[in-house]
Amino acid sequence: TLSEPRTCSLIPCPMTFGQPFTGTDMGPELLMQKGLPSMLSNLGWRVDRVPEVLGKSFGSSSSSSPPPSTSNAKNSSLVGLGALSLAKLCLKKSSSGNFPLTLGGDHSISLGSLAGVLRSRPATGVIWVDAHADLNTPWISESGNMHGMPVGLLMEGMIPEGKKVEEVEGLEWLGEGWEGEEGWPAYKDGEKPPVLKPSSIVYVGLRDVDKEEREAIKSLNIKYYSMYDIDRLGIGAVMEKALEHLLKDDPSRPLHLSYDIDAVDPGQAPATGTTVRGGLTYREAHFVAERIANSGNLASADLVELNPTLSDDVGAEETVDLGLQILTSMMGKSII
Ligand code: NNH
Ligand code: MN
Ligand code: MN
Ligand code: MN
Repeated sequence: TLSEPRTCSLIPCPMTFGQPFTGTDMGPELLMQKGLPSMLSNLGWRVDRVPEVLGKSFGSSSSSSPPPSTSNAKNSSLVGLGALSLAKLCLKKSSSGNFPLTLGGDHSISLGSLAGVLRSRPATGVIWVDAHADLNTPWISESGNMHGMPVGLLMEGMIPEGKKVEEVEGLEWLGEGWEGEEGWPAYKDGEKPPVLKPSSIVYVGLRDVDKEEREAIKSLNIKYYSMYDIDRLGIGAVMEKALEHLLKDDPSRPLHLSYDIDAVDPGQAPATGTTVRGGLTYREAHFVAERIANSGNLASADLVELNPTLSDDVGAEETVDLGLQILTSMMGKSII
């Protein structure tokens, strides 16, 4: 139940270990410095500023390189620990009716934000705006980078026969046998670990999908609107169909928006780790957020993968500004 005025929990989560580049940790601070909290208050939100999820020393203990991983999931213990911390926060904030808004950090953090909101609001539907499907698992990933796995690790039907997600170092908290700890209790009284049904997600903006991901999208019948579909139908029709898919059976269903800035064309968003040409235009990037805000169902969100060190100063500034605009659009800012 969402009372007025609603409270937005702003959660900075400067994770970098899900991908190879440093600099992905600078997103939250830049967005905050540029005034995100006051922009949200001006839109009518009460803003609950949460201290940074990963402290300054996160992952930079004694040795310079993070501990090795036992599976093909690079830095899984650090990624898993970061995701668990975020999952706890999102569970707590969403359970008290707040809107958890997570600022990345790389996209591996969405394993945590999604797990948290799914645990408190299991009916949540997901809109994944990204050039990539992030549907890999440690058993099929070509790169081993965990920012390509947040959807795959939570998706029903993605873990191969005989494997278990909780056997990945750092992801023990996603297993049925998890013993529980402060903020993320054991699963009991019939509760199952958080899971996402293939029918509960829609992709928007896909244009770089790995072979095994493509096969999974087809075999699990996951709804997607690639750049081809956006060209063919237009972004307006695409968003109507995406919302219709998620809301047809339950018009009051809560939605989670996970927005990877690399969904946007590199001309408008150059400062990110894995640019792919042929992305969302400046207006399409806004429209996606505006239309979802307009549904009235949006209950949680992430904005991820800003990396100001990966372009020149102008590109970095433009990308951060675009990130801010996408955030304010999803939180209710309208043109008029
Ligand atoms: N699919 C590739 C992988 O798993 C690329 C993922 N990169 C992203 N995802 N930026 O959004 O490594
Ligand atoms: Mn991406
Ligand atoms: Mn690729
Ligand atoms: Mn992504």
